[in-house]
Amino acid sequence: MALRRDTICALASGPPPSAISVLRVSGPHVADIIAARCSLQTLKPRHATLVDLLDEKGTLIDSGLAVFMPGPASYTGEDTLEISLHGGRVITELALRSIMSAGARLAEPGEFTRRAFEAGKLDLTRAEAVADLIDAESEAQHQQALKQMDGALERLYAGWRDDLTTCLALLEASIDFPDEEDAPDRVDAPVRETLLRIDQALKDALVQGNITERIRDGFKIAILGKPNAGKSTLLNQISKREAAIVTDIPGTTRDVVEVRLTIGGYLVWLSDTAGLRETTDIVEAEGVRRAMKAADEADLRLWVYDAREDFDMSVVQPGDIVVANKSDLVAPKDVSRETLTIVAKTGEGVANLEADIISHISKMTQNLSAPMITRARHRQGIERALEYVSAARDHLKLQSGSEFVAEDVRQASRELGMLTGHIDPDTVLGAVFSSFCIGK
Ligand SMILES: Nc1nc2c(ncn2[C@@H]2O[C@H](COP(=O)(O)OP(=O)(O)O)[C@@H](O)[C@H]2O)c(=O)[nH]1
Ligand SMILES: [Mg+2]
Repeated sequence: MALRRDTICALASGPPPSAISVLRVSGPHVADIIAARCSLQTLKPRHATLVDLLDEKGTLIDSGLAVFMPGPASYTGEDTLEISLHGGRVITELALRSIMSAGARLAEPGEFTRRAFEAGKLDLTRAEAVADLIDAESEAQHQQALKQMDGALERLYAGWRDDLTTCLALLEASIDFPDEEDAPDRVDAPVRETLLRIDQALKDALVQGNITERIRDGFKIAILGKPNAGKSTLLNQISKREAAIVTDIPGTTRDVVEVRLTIGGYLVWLSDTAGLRETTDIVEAEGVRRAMKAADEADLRLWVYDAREDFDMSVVQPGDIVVANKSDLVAPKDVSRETLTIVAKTGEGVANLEADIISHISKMTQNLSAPMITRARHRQGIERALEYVSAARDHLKLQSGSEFVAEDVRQASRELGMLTGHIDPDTVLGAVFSSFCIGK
């Protein structure tokens, strides 16, 4: 791993003006920067000390609380300084300039965490959890990121890799001592068993990962139904804004309108679609095609119909929600008792519908056994590992030779190693850390 000799600095708190700005500095020159720019020559490690921060001419910029954390017992593993100043635009700007002129450069996005990773403070899955914790918009995302931060995912992957390494050791022994008569029994049986177990575990992780990726990226909910049923009105009502155009002209909504919001602690993408009907209008027909696609991709489908009309239940799949809208236009005695009834226009009954949506999502998430995969990067890595594990099992079945089995096992282990960063082509690291914010 490349040795980094430069010192980085960044504003770690939100953009000024704010009550306080936290500046962070990490690297070998931190002690020199303190001596050059603070009113005290040295700071007692891990103690909050009130200091004056000066510019290069010795002029006061601001006073603030400074904490010096010598490496390796710091977040990055390097000497680190965190200083809290008043969160003014000018103060922040002058302070950064002063620190940079004393021997630091501005950090790139995620560079502090990347250094922590390179110092072995956390693996890639925990580093990703740091980003997820910061980006979390819903409580479910927050909970999931906390588990991952605690190393749940790292331990899962490490366990699989350990098992693969055990297989590899057995296989290699049989390659080195091919003449031992009982080698096939001694080697093949335990390898076959272990590979079968890993194969199942990877598959389970992929199935559950669909849900955890949804928790992280948002559940997709599609509003479907005939033109004029009130789908756009319902979208606006739930999202509490005029996201979709509402008129009494059937066929108004042509494209899929998506809004992002949180319902009951879950992040969801609610999409309003063109009404489903036969049409000769090319634009509307394309809208209907997109509506069908949204329906296909949705985790949850909301069918809306006009309570004055009949609803064709044949389109409904298990797990879908059906709502009768415009119940204000129906005599109370004719209002269905079985289906959920709402008045999208006024919001009546919409709270019940939201409760129903939450309970549907909760059902999807309730059987999750932590830890879970949360990112496409992990799903793809596990899919590739699974392919190698299957190939290894095929070789074993066909008795193609331990060399072939071993090579696939090695590749599977490599794929898992890239997920934790134990095997880390630079491209993987670059892709992971570039999505971070500056100062983290
Ligand atoms: N009376 C009544 N009218 C509604 C209700 N919801 C929607 N509408 C009206 O029905 C028409 C079609 O609504 P819209 O949301 O555009 O339907 P969409 O084609 O399914 O998106 C509009 O004139 C709405 O104002 C409702 O609950 N009650
Ligand atoms: Mg509409």
